[in-house]
Parts: sequence; C-alpha cells; structure tokens
Amino acid sequence: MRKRSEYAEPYRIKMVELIRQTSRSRREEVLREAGYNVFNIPSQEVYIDLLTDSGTSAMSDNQWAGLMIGDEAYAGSKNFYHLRDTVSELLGFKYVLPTHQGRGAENILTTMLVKPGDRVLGNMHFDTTEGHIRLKGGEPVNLVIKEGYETATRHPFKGNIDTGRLREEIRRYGRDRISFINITITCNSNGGQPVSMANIREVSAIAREHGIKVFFDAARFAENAYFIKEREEGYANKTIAEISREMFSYADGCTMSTKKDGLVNIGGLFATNDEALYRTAGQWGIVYEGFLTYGGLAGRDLEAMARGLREVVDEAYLEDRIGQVGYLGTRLLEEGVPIIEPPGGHGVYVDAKRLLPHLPQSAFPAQAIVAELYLEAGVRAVELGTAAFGRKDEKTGEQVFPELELVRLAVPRRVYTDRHMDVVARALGAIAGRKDKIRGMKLVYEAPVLRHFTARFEPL
Ligand code: P71
Repeated sequence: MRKRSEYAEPYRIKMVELIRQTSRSRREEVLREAGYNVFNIPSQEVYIDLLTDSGTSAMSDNQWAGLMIGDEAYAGSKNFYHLRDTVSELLGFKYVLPTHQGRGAENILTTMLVKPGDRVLGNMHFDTTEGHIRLKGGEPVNLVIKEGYETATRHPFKGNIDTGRLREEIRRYGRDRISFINITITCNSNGGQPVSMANIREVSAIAREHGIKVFFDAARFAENAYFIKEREEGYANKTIAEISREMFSYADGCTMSTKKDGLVNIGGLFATNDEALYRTAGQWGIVYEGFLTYGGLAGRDLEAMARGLREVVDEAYLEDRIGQVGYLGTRLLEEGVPIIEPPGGHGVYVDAKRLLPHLPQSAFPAQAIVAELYLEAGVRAVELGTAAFGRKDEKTGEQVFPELELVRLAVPRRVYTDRHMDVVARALGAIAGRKDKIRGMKLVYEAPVLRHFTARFEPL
C-alpha cells in the first residue's frame, strides 16, 4: 500500500463552493436554538460538514454532463437501461429496481419478507433498516464478531458475522422464524468496517444449507471491495470490479443507497437475479416509489448514478478516498483522541466512552461531544450512540443502551482536503484537552422511531 504522501488526488478541481467559519458566540446561539441537535442546524451555519457521507459527494464533470441527457419518459427511459446494464455488469444482478434512496429499497424488501415475530439476522443493521424491520413487526438481530464491539482492537474485518452465533440463532429459532440474512458492507454502525470475502462466503453457505436468503445492504460495496483487495489473501491482483462481482455472487440480492458509493446526491436501488422476487418487489415499488423504470427519480438522476457506479470502482479513486479517512484517523490519534481502530472506509468514529469515561451513557456522552465540536470549530459530526440506537424497552419501559457510544466524522467523497481534516483533528484535540469540564446532555423531546433526527436536548 502506498503512503498518502507519495501521491496526490486523482482529480483536479473545476468548481468550488464557498464556506465560512462563524464566531463562537454565533455558534452558541445557533446550537441553543437547534435544541443541541445538529440535524436542526442550517448548513450555512456549518464550516466543515461531516454529518454524513450520504448524498454529499462531489459529482464529476462526466456525471454532470450525464444530467443533460436525462430521458424523462415515464416508462423505459434510456437512462434506466444504462443503469440496469451497469448494475448487471458490476454486481451481476439482472433485475434492477431504482428507488428514491436506500430506505425505499429497504421498505420494499422488508414489506415482502418480514412477518410479525420474524427475526432478521445480520452483522449490524443500520438504523433505517432496523426501523423498517421493527415497523413490520420483526426483530433485527446483530451478530457481528466480538472484535466488532471492541473499539481499540485492530482486526482487519470487524464487520464480519460471528458464524458460530449465526448457526446458534438458526438452531434456536428455526429457519421459518428467520426472514433473511442482511450483511451490511461495509458495516456502518461499528465504524464502516469491512466484511471479508471468506466471511461472506461462509455465511452464504450456511444460509443455503438452511434455505435462508442472503441480501447485502450494499451502500458502500466498493469501499468493502477495496479493503478485501488490501487485506485479504488472494485478492491483491484482482480489480475492484472483479472483487465486487465475487462478493455479490454470494447474495440473493441487495438494497443499496447509491448516495454513498453511487457518488450521487440522491438515489437507491434493489437488485436481484430472482425473477419472482423482482416481480413482487416491482409491485411494492410501484406503490411506494414510482414506476419500475424510475422509482422516484428523474431520468437524469439515473444517468448520474450509472456513471457514478463506474467511477467508484476505480482503484486510484478508492486509494485516495480511503487514504484520506485513514489520514484523519492518524491525526486524531496524534491528538490523543480515542477512535475505532483501524478507521473504516467512510469516516472516523470517536469512542465517546473512552473520551469521556466520567459520563454515564444516560448523559448522552457522544451527543455532548457532537455539541462541543460544533462550538469549537463549526464542525458538524453525528451521534451514533444512545440517541441513535438507545430505546425504551417495549415490555419494561426501561432505557436500553447500545454497546457502542460513538461520534462519527463521516467524510464526503471528493469534497474536502487534508487541511480540512487537520482543522477537525485540532478541534477534537482541544476538546480532549479539557474533557473533564464536559457535562452531559438531557433528552427533552423524542419521536417514537428514529428519534435522533428530531430529538431536542439540554445541557446538564
Ligand atoms: C449515513 C446514512 C444516512 C443517515 C442515516 C441516519 C442518520 C444520518 C444519516 C444511510 C444508510 C446506510 C446503510 C448502511 C442504508 C442506509 C439508508 N446512511 N444502509 O450513514 O448507511 O440509505 O439514507 O439512502 O435512505 O449517514 P438512505
């Protein structure tokens, strides 16, 4: 692997978007008005926006050019066929249903397959997936390997499923109570951590043995493929496209938010080789998303997506992209900030339990760090801890706390430079230097599902 200092970005910049840093007193006012929830902050009040890598990529000139040849026919747009053929070529799936974004595809998949009382097994389901499974009366079950929960343990594939626990689940509940297996590549909820080809192969073999279907939540499939190339024996000389095809050959289908590795600002898809499943999916798609060949998107969006999917499997792009995330991770460690190691594909995750050991999870330590980071430098991160994944137990009414209490610094693709990363690292370094003074947060409003989007807090 080349060091980051040995090469430069594999692109040059044709257009810039101006950003500015506001004063600390302004940020204090903005944060208070936002109920200490950065989802409520207008983006113009943010200097460096690391809320998400989803839909925030910079498109290429080639993608922008594609927008101009959008075929806006209701049915059979030429851009749909371009997208379908691209997905077939890269992922090996014959049937492709575009959706407005990833959760649209998740809604279709879970509507088809999840019955009340069912269990959906996976490494770690992302929160929108969890939401859809629960809304259909199912139970999402996370079976990631134990290293996946240990933020300081360096393991090359922390997104892997614990196949012992997988077999145990199947033995205990029986295949009839299991809707399907959902492998999230890379695994967002524990740090954008990759899943190895060996693990995918083994999970798929176990599933086949029991007649259970396997789907991928493939939002960051190319980043996963890059890690396989870098870290797994036997893949160093294969292309990202070859590795991707092999990964998907072990799945019955996938949902994908193309707002990540599709390098577009909006879009998603469901893909499979199962004709019967596609037909049923299409019926739900028509109800929830739009006709089969547009799924809630414009023809131009489909074209940008097709072109983005071809660009994302370029190795020079992935080397630079994952290299930048790694650079931010290294800088944070230099600043004494505890992070999930090694950093994943799309962002660096700060371990709030280790940074603020004096705060209990009931005081929302990760949310407190998100607020501090905004105040310090106008940097917007996102909480993936008690606010996002904690919930009230339906039977006992007690708070259930998630294992991991994280602050995610998601890096948009092709948007910021390493100097932006330096600003972020210095700001968190300053916060780490005065961590004893940080008190927690109190939740004052929450919605029944996906509460972190609209929650309001007060400092303790
Ligand atoms: C991310 C997002 C978008 C998001 C979600 C919740 C809070 C803040 C931002 C979305 C994903 C994802 C995976 C693995 C499905 C979706 C839904 N991630 N699977 O990470 O990461 O896709 O947003 O296109 O509907 O910031 P969608």
